[in-house]
Amino acid sequence: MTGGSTDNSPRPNETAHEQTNVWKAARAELAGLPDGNMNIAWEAVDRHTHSGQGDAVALIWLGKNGERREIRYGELARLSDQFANALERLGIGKGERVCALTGRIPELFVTALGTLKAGAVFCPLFSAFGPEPIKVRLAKSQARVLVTTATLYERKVRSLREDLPDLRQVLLTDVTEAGPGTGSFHDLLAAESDRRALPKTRPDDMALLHFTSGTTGTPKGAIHVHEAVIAHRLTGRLALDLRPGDIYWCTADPGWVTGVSYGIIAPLTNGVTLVVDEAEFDARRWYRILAQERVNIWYTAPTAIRMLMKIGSEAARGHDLSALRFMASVGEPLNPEGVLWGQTVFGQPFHDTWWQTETGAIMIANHGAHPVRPGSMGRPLPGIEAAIVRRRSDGPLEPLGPDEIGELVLRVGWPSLFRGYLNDAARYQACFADGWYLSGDLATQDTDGYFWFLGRSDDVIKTSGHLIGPFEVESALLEHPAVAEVGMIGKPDPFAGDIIKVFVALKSGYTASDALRKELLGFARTRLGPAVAPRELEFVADLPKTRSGKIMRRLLRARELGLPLGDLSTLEGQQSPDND
Ligand code: 6R9
Repeated sequence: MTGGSTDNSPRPNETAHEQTNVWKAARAELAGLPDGNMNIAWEAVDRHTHSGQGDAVALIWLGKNGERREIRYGELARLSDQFANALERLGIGKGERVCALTGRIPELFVTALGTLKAGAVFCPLFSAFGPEPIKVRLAKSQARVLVTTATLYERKVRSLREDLPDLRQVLLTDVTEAGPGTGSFHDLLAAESDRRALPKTRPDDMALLHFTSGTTGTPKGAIHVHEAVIAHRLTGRLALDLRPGDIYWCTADPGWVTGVSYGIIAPLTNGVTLVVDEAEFDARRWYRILAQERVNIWYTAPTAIRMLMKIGSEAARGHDLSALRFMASVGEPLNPEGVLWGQTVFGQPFHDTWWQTETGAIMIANHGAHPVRPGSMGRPLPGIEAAIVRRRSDGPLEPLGPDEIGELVLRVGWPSLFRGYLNDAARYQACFADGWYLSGDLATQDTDGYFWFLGRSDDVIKTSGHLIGPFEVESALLEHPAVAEVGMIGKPDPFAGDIIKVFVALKSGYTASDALRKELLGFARTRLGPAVAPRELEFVADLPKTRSGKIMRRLLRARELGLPLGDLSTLEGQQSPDND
């Protein structure tokens, strides 16, 4: 690894012409379908079976109880055809949503690919969500079918059924005898043919729906279309160095965008073998998997890297990690220590990559072509133009110079850019200005074209790599009779990046106590699930608000961290007389 700043490579900002050529060439590399049709699942699976690679292993599934199962491309093609046929028999039409709420099990992959083949839209839900986030997402997606397990159904979905009139079918992956209102996933598949006509989806048909959060309002369903596969495939090769036959492990859960774009689509379209581990993080297990499965490419997250660093490099000893060729990270800032620790323990750095649910694919990365700069997100991939700008209320975006802090923006025009928030045109429009997509991230660019992440410009936070918005957390707590007001912040944590902390003002008649704190935390956890639940709760007399009544979460955070309080001029009670 070198950190030098004098390479002769071109500046990252390419011309629009070069950008177009990159995507044209990448599009031409797809297998494609007659009449200009395009389908993600076809490119991921059937293109390989049709070129005689059906016996190659698509997926190595490692069960939490020690099971190991290999699924070949040919089997995945047949199973996903069966699921697509089943959807058709259930009357699921083009563009209708099929949600999955499962752990990392083979049925999840069959569901995703079969849904795409049927022309329906795959929408993953994270299995560590509680009933509230699940309900909101099932309702907003207008899900027709849900694939889940018997336990998750009982715990999190059954009581919501009445509120979900669009949900026609719930398919359980682990039962033979389904109960009322549910069907058996495997029985349904067994009754279907494992052959199907070619998919008839168009490049701009909706394919994936990924929920993501902003500061305000309910989660937004980001729409991706079939031609996103052009970007998944190319960026998998350029940013992760995926090559046919590689053994590749993406540790992200397919309940989030990384687990779909880079846990299913990018690797399969590149003809690699996926490792899928059902179990939760466990350092020793992870080293064992890397060694025993002879993983070549590993895509993980800073939270996991920090946990591995905590256990210490001793744990890696005795494992043959010589098969590892490339390691990358995503989702949160990867600090230089993490990059360098990779070098010490694995003999190579972690390559940071940056992207978002909305961008669909990796945009900026420390990719093979340039030296890694520890602490930097890297440089834009070919076909991507990125810049740092200042937004102005009146007039065009103002481009900023090297090392100036501003918002990271991307020139519109790559195939995996989201095409809308479902039923939310205004929020979609607000993401664009002057032909640029506005990321909401604050960053700088150095004179060599490397980008450096500084933070978010809004109030969403990353906890263990998961993006959480304050609205869902605060709304859940507001349902408790004792709660008058709530403000959520991310509180820095050495492992999770941020943990969720809430400040609560009580209604009159209620008194703060340890018992009430525990009750409220439990109340939130039951509704939101462990992934979204606050870990800390502090009672306050009232919450700082702007003149328009918005809770000033940034001020809460600054107070919590002992940071300068900044400009308080818009704080309630501090306004200047001419503003009222
Ligand atoms: C893929 C994914 C997007 C937000 C993004 C940014 C943060 C992602 C990062 C990073 C620092 C990186 N983020 N990659 N921050 N360094 N390499 O994570 O999508 O869940 O939508 O989150 O995550 O703040 O705006 P998503």
